[in-house]
Amino acid sequence: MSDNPTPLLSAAAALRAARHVCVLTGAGISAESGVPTFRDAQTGLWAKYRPEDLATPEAFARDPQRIWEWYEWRRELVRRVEPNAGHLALVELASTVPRLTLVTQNVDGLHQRAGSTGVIEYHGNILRDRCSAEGTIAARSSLSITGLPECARCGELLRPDVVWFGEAIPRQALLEADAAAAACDVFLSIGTASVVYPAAGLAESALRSGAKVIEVNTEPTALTPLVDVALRGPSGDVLPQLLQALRS
Ligand code: BV8
Repeated sequence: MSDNPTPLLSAAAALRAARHVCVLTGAGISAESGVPTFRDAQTGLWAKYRPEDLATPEAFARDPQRIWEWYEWRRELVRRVEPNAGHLALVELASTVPRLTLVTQNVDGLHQRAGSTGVIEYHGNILRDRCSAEGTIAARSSLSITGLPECARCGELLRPDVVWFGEAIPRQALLEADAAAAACDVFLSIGTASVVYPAAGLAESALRSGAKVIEVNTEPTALTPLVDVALRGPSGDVLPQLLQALRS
């Protein structure tokens, strides 16, 4: 029996010794629920668009009708799917380690539906409406001049409560995630390509503070050369196995 433990056992040992675990998830953790990742080519009528070109304030200003159709399409999809074993494993991990902070780049709300609490929605939530003028969560007016969702308070266009490219991360989320990444002793990066900033900077901040960084992904990513342990495989398989190893 070689004395160097498998990556799974090293990850379990790090989690067993952890006081504070910070988790960052990306589109990959929802892939097994049927939510296409940003990398996956868009399907159907959206195939010819790059998500980065649709998820911008400029695109919304140019053609709010089209952007609303894209978000309604994604909302329908998110409402139809269920959290998967990866989401559920993180709920259990939170009750297994002394402290866990869950930061997600996903706007699908599947962590909350799985039972995770205190989720930091770093890029917002697709199922909420925000007034494009007042910037606050708003109800829809029953009447609509433009035929698009309008704010019941000021009549301006509503938009999904998500962070578009070129827009700032919500202040509370930014501060809480930065603090957790800098304070944690284990950082778990799950299902993210680690290319979109400032989210991708959180693992680097954890590394700078001496935390052990564990990556769960089906592929190598921009972060892989920097991590302590790389667990290769679908998060819906790897995370339950990690919990199993943690318990044994
Ligand atoms: C800002 C919400 C300034 C909307 C999203 C520094 C360097 C370079 C560029 C920048 C930089 N700083 C800022 C930028 C610009 C930009 C950026 O990072 N661009 C990238 C493309 C280079 N960042 C911004 O614009 C940010 N804002 O900087 O504002 C500012 C500051 C102050 C004041 C004013 C302005 C805002 C970024 C947020 C944009 N919004 N989403 C919506 O959803 O509609 S980003 C969106 O894309 C997601 O939220 C997510 O963050 C990202 C997709 O990335 P991933 O989640 O990693 O998913 P991806 O599909 O790429 O990869 C999936 C991964 O999963 C893969 O690795 C795959 O192998 C793996 N996988 C697949 N299946 C599985 C799996 N893993 C495990 N199991 C599986 N089953």
